Amino acid sequence: MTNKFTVMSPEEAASFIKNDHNVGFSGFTAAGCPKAVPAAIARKAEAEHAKGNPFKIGMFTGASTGDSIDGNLTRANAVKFRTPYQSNKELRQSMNSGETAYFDLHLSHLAQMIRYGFLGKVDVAIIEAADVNESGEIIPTCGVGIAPTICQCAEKIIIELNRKHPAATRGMHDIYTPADPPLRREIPIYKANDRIGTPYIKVEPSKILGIVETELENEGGAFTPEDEITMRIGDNVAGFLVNEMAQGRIPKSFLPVQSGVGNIANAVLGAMGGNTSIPEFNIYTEVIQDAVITLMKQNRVRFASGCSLTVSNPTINEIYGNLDFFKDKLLLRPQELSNNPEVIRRLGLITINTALEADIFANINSTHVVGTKMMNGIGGSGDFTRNAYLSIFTTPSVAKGTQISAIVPMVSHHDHSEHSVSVLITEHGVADLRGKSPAQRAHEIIENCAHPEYRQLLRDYLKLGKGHTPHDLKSCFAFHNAFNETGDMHNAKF
Ligand code: 0RQ
Repeated sequence: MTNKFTVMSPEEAASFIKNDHNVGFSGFTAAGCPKAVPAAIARKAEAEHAKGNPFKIGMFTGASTGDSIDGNLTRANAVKFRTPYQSNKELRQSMNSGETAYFDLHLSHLAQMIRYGFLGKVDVAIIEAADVNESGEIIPTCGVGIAPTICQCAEKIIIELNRKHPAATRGMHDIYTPADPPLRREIPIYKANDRIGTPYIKVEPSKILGIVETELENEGGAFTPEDEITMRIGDNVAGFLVNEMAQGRIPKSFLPVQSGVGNIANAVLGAMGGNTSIPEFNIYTEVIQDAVITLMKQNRVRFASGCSLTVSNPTINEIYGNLDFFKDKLLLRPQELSNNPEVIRRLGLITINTALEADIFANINSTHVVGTKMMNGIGGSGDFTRNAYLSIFTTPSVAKGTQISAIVPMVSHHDHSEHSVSVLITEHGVADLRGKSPAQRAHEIIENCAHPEYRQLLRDYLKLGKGHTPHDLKSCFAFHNAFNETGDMHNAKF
């Protein structure tokens, strides 16, 4: 129902966005992001720049977005600042060249930081919706992100009503905003499928400037098919978890699983689903990927709670075409619930995230290539890792052929400390780090996880070290220095 609200063109909507505004966008990954209005804002920025006028906006998003937001606005040189996680190539280049100011945050923190006033005001929220009614009830599409908070904090709201997303998805969302301290209470989620909020975001209707009607496809990319490396990593994770059950360290009924973003995460879930020694399980995660939907159809995943349905277009169409089957098996929540430390610790999540590099003591770099260049951001990996029942990191043992070892003496940027990481898994094997000293951890990681071509170099490094954590500060970055100087970590010299 839209008749109370002004229907406007993307250009008319973009005319409300002024230079220096802070704009909040709905969605999480490309799922749930508006598309038509951000493209129009980018065109407006280009037109203003052509007239010699300044035009840049601050951008709050749930996480990464589609090309319509990050790509268009970066190409139009219209970004004053950007937070949090991103994965757009052009934006990444702009951030790494110093052109765009970017600050990275744990995803569970963002909404409350906006409400606390730490990050400046939100002038306008732009929300992709499957439906909106005259009482101001907005049904988000397939990614929630920070939409409830930006709707609450923004002075004005623009709705992008996307007819590709059926209004019948009402009921698939669980919208709840915790009270801010000192009034906050426990978040009453005791099982992955507990519903605690409303099926809609409720706003004051007078805040809605208008509605832009669209029928635009999701901007999701398809996954690369599993390769031998990702399949071996997946099998190692599944085998490790089966053994944990056999040892009585994971309950027979299993525990909810969080699995990170990307191809490795998809392959890990596929391997877990294919291993029938693991019972049917629940997902409590951030991003629900294609593999989850496949496993649901095979009765291997019972229920999935997440912040976004980041699936390929054929998969989203399949879900929308079969809502009777999927609707009571999926719940989309704001990221401050999907990634909430209290809930993660209470539910006892098995968390599986991907590292860019790990050091021999299991400190993890998830974000910076060779210490300086931002890849994507920390995303939810810290929210989940720090609070897990069992925190697992996976990574291929090498990158760029074998010129980069993902296992290094000391991480070149530090996102997750050794204290939060229980298990490291590569295609070569499993390092179980629980209850082990730094020297014992180094032994496990070098012998079980490092690529065979790098094991002797890592053993040689370890012999130089002294103290409880046997580092040699003069040569701890020898791998990275060798890569910067020769393009190959094999040339590391101590
Ligand atoms: O480069 O793109 O040029 O080919 O990094 O590496 O192996 O394809 O892995 O796509 O799974 O991404 C950590 C970035 C891994 C991701 C990261 C190069 C490699 C390749 C990508 P190319 P892969 P993935 C939240 C979960 C942080 C956020 C998070 C991420 C590219 O998982 O952003 O965990 N994580 N969120 O060649 C230099 C190294 C490298 C390297 C790989 N050591 N040095 N380059 N690459 N290792 C929780 C949820 O619930 C979702």
